[in-house]
Amino acid sequence: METENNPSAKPSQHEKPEILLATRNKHKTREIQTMLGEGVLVTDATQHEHLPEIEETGTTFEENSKLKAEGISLHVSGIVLADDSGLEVDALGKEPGVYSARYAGPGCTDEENTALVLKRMKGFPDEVRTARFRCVLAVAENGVTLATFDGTVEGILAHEVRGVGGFGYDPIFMPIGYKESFGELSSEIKHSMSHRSRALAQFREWWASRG
Ligand code: ITT
Repeated sequence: METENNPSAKPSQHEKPEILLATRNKHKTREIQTMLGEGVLVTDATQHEHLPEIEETGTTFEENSKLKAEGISLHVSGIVLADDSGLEVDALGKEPGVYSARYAGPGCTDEENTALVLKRMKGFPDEVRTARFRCVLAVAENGVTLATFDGTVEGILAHEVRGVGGFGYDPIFMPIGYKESFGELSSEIKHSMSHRSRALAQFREWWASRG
């Protein structure tokens, strides 16, 4: 098995600690880098060419997150962090759920996924447009999961695409307490309450406790 010098190792005195994310989604990498701050270097699978594509065969965010973290951690030394996330719409039986990235079919765009959710929810009044973003982070080393962290943000679906900020379903999701979507709100506001930031806060505590 090919391994590589550690992405998520303890740094030498003057180096930043590094976290390797088991993702090829640059939006996730950017958000996690912003939330962890400049003191940590966040890299992802796009920067480590030998890393395999991990098939997401699980039926829950937790299963898929563990699959990605464990699968990638077999090819590097040190810990690996994976993020499995998505949108659950109550009126659609919690779809798109784990299929959020591929809801409109393999290789589809964020715009196609968003359009399909809006089409399926057409005519539904606000009272039944409840939805949430969920994120499960898994941290693994040598093929074994060490911990998982779960974050959720509740909201309702907009009736049309609103704003151009964020990524994925952000332009159609309005978090509780706001009339604007994550596509209209600043990234600071999104990060103050998002599913990913809530899961990441737990990971940070865990990471700090390891010393
Ligand atoms: P990796 O598996 O390589 O990490 P992916 O994009 O395929 O990338 P997921 O299987 O976890 O990752 O699918 C996540 C999808 O859920 C993502 O593509 C978006 O469509 C949606 N999503 C997750 N977090 C989101 C957020 O903060 N804002 C908007 N949409 C989000």
